Amino acid sequence: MWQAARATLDANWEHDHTVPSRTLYPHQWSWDSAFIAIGWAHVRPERAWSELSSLFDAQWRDGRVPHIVFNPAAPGGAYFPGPVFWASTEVEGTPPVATSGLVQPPVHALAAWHAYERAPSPQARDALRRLYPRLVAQQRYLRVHRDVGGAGLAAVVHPWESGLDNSPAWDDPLAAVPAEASIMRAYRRADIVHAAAAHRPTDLDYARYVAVVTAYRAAGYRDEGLADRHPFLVECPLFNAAMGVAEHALARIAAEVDADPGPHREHAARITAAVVDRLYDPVAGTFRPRDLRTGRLTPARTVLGLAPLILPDLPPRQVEAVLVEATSARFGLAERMDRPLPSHDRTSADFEPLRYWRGPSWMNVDWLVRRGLLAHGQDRLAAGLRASMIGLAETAGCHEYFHPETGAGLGSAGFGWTAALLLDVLAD
Ligand code: 9WN
Repeated sequence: MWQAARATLDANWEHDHTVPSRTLYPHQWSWDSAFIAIGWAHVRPERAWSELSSLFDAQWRDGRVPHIVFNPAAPGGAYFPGPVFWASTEVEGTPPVATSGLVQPPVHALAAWHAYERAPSPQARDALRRLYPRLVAQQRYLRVHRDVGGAGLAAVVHPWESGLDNSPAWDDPLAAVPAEASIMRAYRRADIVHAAAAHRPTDLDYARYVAVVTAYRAAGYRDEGLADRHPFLVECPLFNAAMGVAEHALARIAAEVDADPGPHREHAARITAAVVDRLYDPVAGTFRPRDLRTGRLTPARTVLGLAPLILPDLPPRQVEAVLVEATSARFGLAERMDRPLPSHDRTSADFEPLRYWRGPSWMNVDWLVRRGLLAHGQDRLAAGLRASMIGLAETAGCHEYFHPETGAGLGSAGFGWTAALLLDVLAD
C-alpha cells in the first residue's frame, strides 16, 4: 500500500506541485496541496516544500491564496471553469500566473507544521521560515477581508471555498441564488467527461456555481461591500475551525523561526470562541453553517458539524456533543467501524451514497476528524477511524472518494490527497 500510494503521488507530480488527479483536476488546488505536502514529507520532503511554496507563489497581494493555480501547459478546456472564465490576470494585485479568485479552507499552516514535524532538517526550517510570513498574510486576509458577519469568523463566498462543494449544507443558501440549469448549455463541463454524472454535482448546481462566481468576478473579486451585494455568504464550521487551528500551528511555527507566538495564540482563542458562539447549535448538539443572508443556521446535519473537534481548545461541552454526534447512527464513528465515515447524515432522506459530498466518504475529512480525536485524547476512536481509512485504500485503492456503505472507490482513481494521507496514517 505504501508503494502504491507513493506511485500515485509520483504519477501526479508536475514540475513543482502535484495535481489532485491527472484526469479530473489537471491544475494545482489549494487545500489539496496542503494535504499532499504532508504525504510528500514522508517520502520526498523537498517536494513538500515545493508543493507549498509553488502554491504561495500565486498568492494575491491582498493575501488570498487562490483555490486553483492554472498550469499554462495544460490543454485549454481540460477543466471547467478554466483561466479565461476567471480572468484573474485582469485584476490588480494578482500574480502573472492565472488563478481562480476564490480560496479554500486554510489548512496550510497545519500542513506545513505536520510536514516539518515529520521530516525536520535545516532545509525544512529554512522553507518554514520563508513560508511563515505568507501564511500570516493568508490568515490576515481571511480575518480582515472576510469577516462579513463582524463576529471574528471568515465567510465563504462560494460553495467551492468550503471544499465540500455540493454538501447538503449549502442547499438552502444556494437555492436563493437565481439560476437556470439551462445556462450550462453555454459551457462545456469537463468533469462529466471523466467521472459519472451521477457521482458529480448536477447542472443546476453548476448553474448556481457559475452565477456566484460571475457576481464576485463582476466586482473585481473585491470583498468590500460583500454584505450588500453578494448572493452567497456563509460561515462554515470546517473553514473556520481550520482558520483557528492554523493559528495554533502558526504559534508553533513562530517559535521555531524566532517570531512571536503570542498574537497567534490570541487569534486562536478568539476564533474558537466565535466558532462556539456563532456556529454551535445547542438544540441539535452539533455545529452548523450560518447563512449570513438570513442570519440563520442551515438545517442539514453534515460532517462539517464534526470539524470543530480539530480545535484543541474547544470547550468540553462541545467536544462531548461532537463525540455524541460522530458516534450516532448518523455518522457511525466507532472503535471498530463497520462502514466508512460518511460526508452527510446517513439517516437523512437526502443522503446520496454516490454523489460527491452528499454521502461518500473522503480521506481528508477522515484525517481531520482523526486529528481532532487525537487532540482530545480519544485514541481508541482515532484508531477505529485510522483502520477504516486504511481499509478503504486497501480495498479500493487511492480513489478520490468512497461509497459510504460498501467502501467502493468513486470519482477519480489515482487521487493525490488520498495517497498522501494514506502514507501519513500508515506511518503513524
Ligand atoms: C472545484 C480538487 C478539488 C477539491 C475540492 C473538490 C473538487 C472542484 C471541482 O476538487 O472541487 O474546486 O471541480 O469539483 O470538491 O474539495 O479541492 O481535488
